[in-house]
Amino acid sequence: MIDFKHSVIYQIWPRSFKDSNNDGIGDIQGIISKLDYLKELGIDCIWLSPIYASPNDDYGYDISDYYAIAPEYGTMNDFDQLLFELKKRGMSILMDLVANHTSTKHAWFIDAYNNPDSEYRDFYFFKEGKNGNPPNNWLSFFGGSSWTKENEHSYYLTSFAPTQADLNWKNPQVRQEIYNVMEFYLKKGVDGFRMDVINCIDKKDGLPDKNPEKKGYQFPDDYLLNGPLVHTYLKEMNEKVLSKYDALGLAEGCLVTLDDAMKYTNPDSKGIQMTFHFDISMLGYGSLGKYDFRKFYRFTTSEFKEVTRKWQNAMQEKNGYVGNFLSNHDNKRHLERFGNIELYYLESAKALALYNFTLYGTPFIYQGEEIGMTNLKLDYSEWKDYEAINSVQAMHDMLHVPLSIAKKIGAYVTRDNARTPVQWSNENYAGFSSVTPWIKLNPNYIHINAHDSMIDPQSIYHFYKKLIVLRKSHEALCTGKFIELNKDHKSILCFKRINDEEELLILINLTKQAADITLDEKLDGIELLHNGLDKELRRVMKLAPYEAHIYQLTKKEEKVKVSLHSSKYRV
Ligand code: TEU
Ligand code: CA
Repeated sequence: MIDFKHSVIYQIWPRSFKDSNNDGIGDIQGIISKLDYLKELGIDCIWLSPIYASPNDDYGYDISDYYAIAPEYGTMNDFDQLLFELKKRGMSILMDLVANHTSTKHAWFIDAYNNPDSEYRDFYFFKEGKNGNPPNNWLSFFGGSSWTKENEHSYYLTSFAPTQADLNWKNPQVRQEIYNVMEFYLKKGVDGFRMDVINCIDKKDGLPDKNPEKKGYQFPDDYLLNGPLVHTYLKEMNEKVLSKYDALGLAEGCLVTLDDAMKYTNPDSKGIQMTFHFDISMLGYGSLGKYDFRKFYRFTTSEFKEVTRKWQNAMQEKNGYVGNFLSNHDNKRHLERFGNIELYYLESAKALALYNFTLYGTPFIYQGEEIGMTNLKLDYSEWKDYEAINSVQAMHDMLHVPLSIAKKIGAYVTRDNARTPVQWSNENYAGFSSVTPWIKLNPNYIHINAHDSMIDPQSIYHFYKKLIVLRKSHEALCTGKFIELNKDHKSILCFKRINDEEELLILINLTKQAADITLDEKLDGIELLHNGLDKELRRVMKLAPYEAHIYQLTKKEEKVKVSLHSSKYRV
């Protein structure tokens, strides 16, 4: 199994990574051409978002053939070559496993749809409607009903887009088919899977209405998410597939609860090794996600600290494990959300990177994050993201939000923000392609691009590189215990990472205001990395906006021995 606790994983969203044949769409050969760049950055492992055959209603998360590579990305030979080139560089790869649903263009669904006696009927959830309405009141993640009409009376369950039909995991044949897909790629030499919305695979028996006393569509919550059988299935998947290949299982769970995430990943559960959680990316969103604007996208630094604390402590107390990320292909880029692009672009980008690389848990980088790429507001006519388009309509239809306002919200949160082409250079089309890319390019590529970042020693890119080196040379950053100091400080996050050999102290001002701090403990140490000026560690410190430091503490032998032996949790 890959050494995931010591790895840095880089997410590639292939359509926008690098175009090699100049059709304006990123592809596998494009990825191969950038492996040296990733290696140089310090990446051990890539997570590749879906490259399988797909009608692209949800850009690859709607798979029509698990065994074929989408022609716009290349061929199976290209994929084999990618594996070869990765291994040659000592790098590994996690594939995206989209197994909660298939595209309605998948052969199983087509057969089920066309043939009432098809054995594939039971691969999906086909159900009679109720009095001219869908079979239940579940709200889809992308807005509107979770059901799509098959004919006048009958529907099928589509928890995301209407062309993503949910698979029925209670059918053992479905599970076997998915395990076969996994084996196919594991035999080729992939190292594991990032499992898309895997906590949705156990739907409540009978698919009953959620909160039937309420009007309108209801978010199905525990009727769809984190059902008890998810654990059973993950264990079975481990027994039948993952363990045989010593492969890594990484769950992506919509709104995964802390308890479930810890159970999924606790080694005793014999399921998977790592999960993502959504709590940092959900900050400022209402409980239903990014189109739930009840919080107006505002959150406090205390909330940010609270979420951090909750997950960090849980991992130690419950022996679970998460991957930490700030950006991905499902959320707008994080600098605008958690940092400050206008006034403290470099400082906040570096402070947030420092945060992500000093926590317990494997750090993930989303393509372009390492060069400080930013969001781009697209005109409505340029939107590509189905979630955005449908959610705007749903806000209008269901909540009576005027379309003009709904579109503003959509432009603000759409996933397109994070899906613009990676900016490689200041040449034509940012060196991504030599023709107009499939989605609008951010014009700021003239000054934000990988080529220039690699030349400038003060760049965000070089800071990421330093963080990766630092993480690899300090075991405490990978596996040390997390102990927070100054919990109630309103702007500064302060914590130690400790193991038997060393103690590190991390200080990050998460705000755009300068802040003073009097440390809970008197500590001595030397600076390992900072994002501004070198500063001596003192009990009372003043940090500039987004100022961040990592210190190596001078150990007080006696004190350390006592605290380690009395420690309840050993990570
Ligand atoms: O996303 C899971 C998920 O929870 C989505 O609801 C996502 O957060 C969305 O943008 C909600 O606001 C995964 C994939 O990462 C995403 O790209 C897919 O669209 C989705 O599953 C369906 O496969
Ligand atoms: Ca291409």
